[in-house]
Amino acid sequence: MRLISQNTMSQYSTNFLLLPIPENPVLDCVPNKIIKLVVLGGSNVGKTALVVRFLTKRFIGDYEANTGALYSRKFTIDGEQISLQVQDTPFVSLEDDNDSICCQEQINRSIYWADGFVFVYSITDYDSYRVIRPLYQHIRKIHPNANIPLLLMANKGDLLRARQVSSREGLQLANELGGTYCEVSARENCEGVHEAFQQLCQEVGRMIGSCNGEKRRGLHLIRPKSPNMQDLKRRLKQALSSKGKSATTL
Ligand SMILES: Nc1nc2c(ncn2[C@@H]2O[C@H](COP(=O)(O)OP(=O)(O)O)[C@@H](O)[C@H]2O)c(=O)[nH]1
Ligand SMILES: [Mg+2]
Repeated sequence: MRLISQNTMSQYSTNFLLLPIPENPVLDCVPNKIIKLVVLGGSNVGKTALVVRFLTKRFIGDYEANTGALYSRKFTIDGEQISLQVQDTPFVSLEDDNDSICCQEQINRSIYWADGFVFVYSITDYDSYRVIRPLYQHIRKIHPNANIPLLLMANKGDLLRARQVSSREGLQLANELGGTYCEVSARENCEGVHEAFQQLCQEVGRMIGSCNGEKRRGLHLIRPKSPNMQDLKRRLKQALSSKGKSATTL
């Protein structure tokens, strides 16, 4: 057995429990299919809003900044029930050279762990778009040979008057990276968000289809008993009941 060491006890690490990695991967299979997605991008682009929209169908407005929460829930794709894990992340930003990105170690661990990648930028923030290419290069360094199912989400599609990034630029970038492009609004477009995530899940599901379980790359993490989903539901209830009275934070 190999053990992966855990250096810091951050909020992230409380959500991620590390398990020994068995040396024989065949014995490492578990019966149900697990799909692991990580959501990445610059600050304030709507990563958390999109994850919450996808998982709960709700948009609250204000979200706790820079969380690295892991959400886990059952999900059905192509008639098959799977266990879906979605890792929200704090932001990544450009280094001074503008060609590489600066991100916390916990994000690297999420990148290493994930099967599918959701890149988010805001159409109202050109700098958030500029982060995406170096982010992809960064992921390529971590997964040099892997197939990388990728969804590029151009968020805040409702703020057309503040647009700084055109749809053409978004589509072009997605093509260049070999990913799927969609322009969405976490605020106003629940269906579009859901559809985009679902398509990525299908793609990842097909990719891992031949493997009957968790014998893939990455850290082996205990699937949380949806603590974050329960927490999310509780906070959603609170937020909805206090909406209008004061600013809410999810
Ligand atoms: N108008 C608009 N605002 C959004 C949208 N998505 C997120 N926001 C807002 O943008 C801010 C940042 O969202 P958040 O999810 O915290 O961004 P994160 O830092 O990338 O996780 C919040 O005030 C959200 O209410 C959207 O689609 N449209
Ligand atoms: Mg966030």
